[in-house]
Amino acid sequence: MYATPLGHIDGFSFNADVVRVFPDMLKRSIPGYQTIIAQTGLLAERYARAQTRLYDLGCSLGATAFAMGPAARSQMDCEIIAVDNSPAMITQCQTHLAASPDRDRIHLLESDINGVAIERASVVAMNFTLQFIPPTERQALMARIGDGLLPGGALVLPEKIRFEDARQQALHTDMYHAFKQANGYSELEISQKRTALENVLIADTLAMHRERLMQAGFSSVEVWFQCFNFASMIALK
Ligand code: GEK
Repeated sequence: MYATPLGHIDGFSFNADVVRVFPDMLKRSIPGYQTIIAQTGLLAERYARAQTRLYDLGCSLGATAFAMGPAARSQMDCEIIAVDNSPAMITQCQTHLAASPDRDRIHLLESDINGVAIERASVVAMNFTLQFIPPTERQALMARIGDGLLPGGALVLPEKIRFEDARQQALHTDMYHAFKQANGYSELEISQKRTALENVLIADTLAMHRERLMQAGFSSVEVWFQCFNFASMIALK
């Protein structure tokens, strides 16, 4: 999408062009993406409970919801609610869902996350999506997730992060670009995508995430996987 010079670079949006390249893009753009999705499934197996819900907030094509399928299957009356506000993502996800053994357990909603009630949750996974929510809305959303999780529940929260220390920020940004180049993206593609994401993907520091989650009623927050400027957190109610 960004391989040839663009006169004007539009802000990044989750449209049909993005959907077409999405699985390939995430694999080549998020260090450890496949590992993170698979481990989210294992974490869900540990925390899923009977007669509860597992949420995938910002589900895109459903990778996380599908990874949580075995967790839902292992419990009586356990359902997965997968939410995304991009019509192009939901349409493509619907096609994958129709072929999934978990099609009766996964309920796909085309909606803004802010418009979805979070109730009776044992697991909430929000993989690489909080970074797209306006910063002023993040505290209230985390509080709503905290309230919707049952005691003993868990929030899985992988995010792109930034660093307070300028040298660390420069180091991890450079290493991230090296990772993308090693995966076949050109300098032009990297720089044009970076421009498209400016003011669309707004990363927080780990300290900001921790403070927000503790304020939202979680009792413990740890990082369970990190590679360069991508950190996967788990917050326990
Ligand atoms: C994965 N979790 O494969 N409400 C609902 N959806 C939203 C909102 C919102 N307010 N804002 C953004 N989205 C997935 C990857 S991608 C991450 C998640 C990335 C959706 C948006 O439409 C997109 O599908 C998803 O959040 C973010 O693990 O592309 O870097």
